[in-house]
Amino acid sequence: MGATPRSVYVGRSLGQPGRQGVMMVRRMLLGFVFAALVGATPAVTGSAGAGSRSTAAPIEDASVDGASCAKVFTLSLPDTIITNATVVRATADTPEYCRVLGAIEKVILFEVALPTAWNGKFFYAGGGGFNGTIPLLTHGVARGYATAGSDTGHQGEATDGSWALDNEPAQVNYAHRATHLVVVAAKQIVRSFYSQHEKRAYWLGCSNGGKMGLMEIQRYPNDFDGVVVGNFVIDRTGLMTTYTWNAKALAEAPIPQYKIPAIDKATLAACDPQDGLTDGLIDRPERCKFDPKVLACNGADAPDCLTPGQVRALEKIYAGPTTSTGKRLFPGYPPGHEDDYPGYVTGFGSLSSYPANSWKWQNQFWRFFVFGSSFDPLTQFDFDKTPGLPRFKAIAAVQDAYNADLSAFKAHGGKLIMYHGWADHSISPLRTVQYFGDIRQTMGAGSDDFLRLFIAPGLHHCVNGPGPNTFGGRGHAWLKNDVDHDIVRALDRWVEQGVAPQRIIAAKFKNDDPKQGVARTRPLCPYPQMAQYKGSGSVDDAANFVCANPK
Ligand SMILES: [Ca+2]
Repeated sequence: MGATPRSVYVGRSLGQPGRQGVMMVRRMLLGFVFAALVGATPAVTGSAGAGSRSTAAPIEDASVDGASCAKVFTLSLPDTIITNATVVRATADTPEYCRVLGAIEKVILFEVALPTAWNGKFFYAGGGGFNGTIPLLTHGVARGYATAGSDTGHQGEATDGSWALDNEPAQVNYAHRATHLVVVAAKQIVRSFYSQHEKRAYWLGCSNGGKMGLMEIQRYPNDFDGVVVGNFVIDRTGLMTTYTWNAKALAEAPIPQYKIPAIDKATLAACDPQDGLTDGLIDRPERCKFDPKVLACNGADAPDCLTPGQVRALEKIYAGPTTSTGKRLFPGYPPGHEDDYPGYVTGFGSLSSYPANSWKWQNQFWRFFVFGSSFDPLTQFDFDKTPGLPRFKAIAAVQDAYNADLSAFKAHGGKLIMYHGWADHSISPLRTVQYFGDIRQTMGAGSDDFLRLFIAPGLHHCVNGPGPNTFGGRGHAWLKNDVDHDIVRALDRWVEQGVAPQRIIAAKFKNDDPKQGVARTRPLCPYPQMAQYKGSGSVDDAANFVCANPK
């Protein structure tokens, strides 16, 4: 699931999203009426500016550009109010744009960023986790796109699912409906502002933001011409089942943070050479047969070995959830680069103090979306029976995005680029490989006309990791702002010129800091191809690799 957005939530009453939303809109309307009376642009403050960021520098729109920005207030859209329109000055990273805030049906807050120097195209930024704030849009603006995003109808931290309790409309909005409504409204705002129809519409989202993109092309296939989804949730219920599986395994035998380096070292030793190149990275980790028993303590417990219980827990994490008869419910995590395990799987602290993100997600989901607040997943989730319950299936029908028939999106002319990290220990890349196969099987030979998958070795969840982890995906810096290095520009070219990406050159910055320079580059290849070393030159230089099918 996604990292917490950098937006700051300033609202209150997490348990009463509906009431909070109504109060907030009342404040918006009061501000609008007052502003209309005094002839000024309404300025929205406090929680009404959900997704408000300290980094933006809005100015009152007294300039010519400001007046142009304020023209969006003349728009009349169904069930929609526009609450703010201000010019944001250019910064070193972002050109000048008109920032429009609004709400649909009172509770679906959205933002549209309209760059003064527009490339003629629309762009949508998916959000992370359970959403609840409007994500940053500046990466779309920096590329020249008119960019939109939304909190999808509730306000709160991205790890908070309490708003979903007994609130089916909010759950449906979060799943897919709110995004579609915002796309429709935002396109109207774009057309009004520029007096011109957008030429194309593109999507970029990672984690939950990737799932939002899949929901769009599965349910509203005409909304977008091209979609990039990364490290994405496919079936929410399956992912949460995995999280509960891991939580139960670790509740029986916690693996403390200080033992993670020993696991990381052991998998690297076993798996790094197996991909054909000893380079500190594990490519195709599903092929590595790593046995956690090699870490078993030969006597007393120690930081560099695992107790029998911890060995069993790690075996379960790699294997993924199964029924009592061994039927696989969902893929586990392939071995390798476990340095992110404390955050995503095993928890923080020298013993078993703070739980990992995955524990929080599954606890919130089962309690507030599915079975009620008294449900205790660690004791009540039954891997034989729970996935078959009607309530489970009803939630899956709304929250999962597993449909492999994308023929309507393809018929629309849509292109889909998926990316993932082999070292993602939040969402298993093995499920993405399965889904990729399902689409190709469902769509037949024509799937190559609209679908590509890139999987980066050593990329953790959306960002970070020891591998080439920066290529224009969500949350990435750019090595170069061109079609060879930016996966969004590669998509744009594919849609407009019909040139499918043959590879994307990814970079790893020293200490993941672009200011410190490049540590390594590597081509990401369209799956099932992988980057293969030519045999000479630096293994840290993409020029010394070719994309080819693995031997
Ligand atoms: Ca290797």
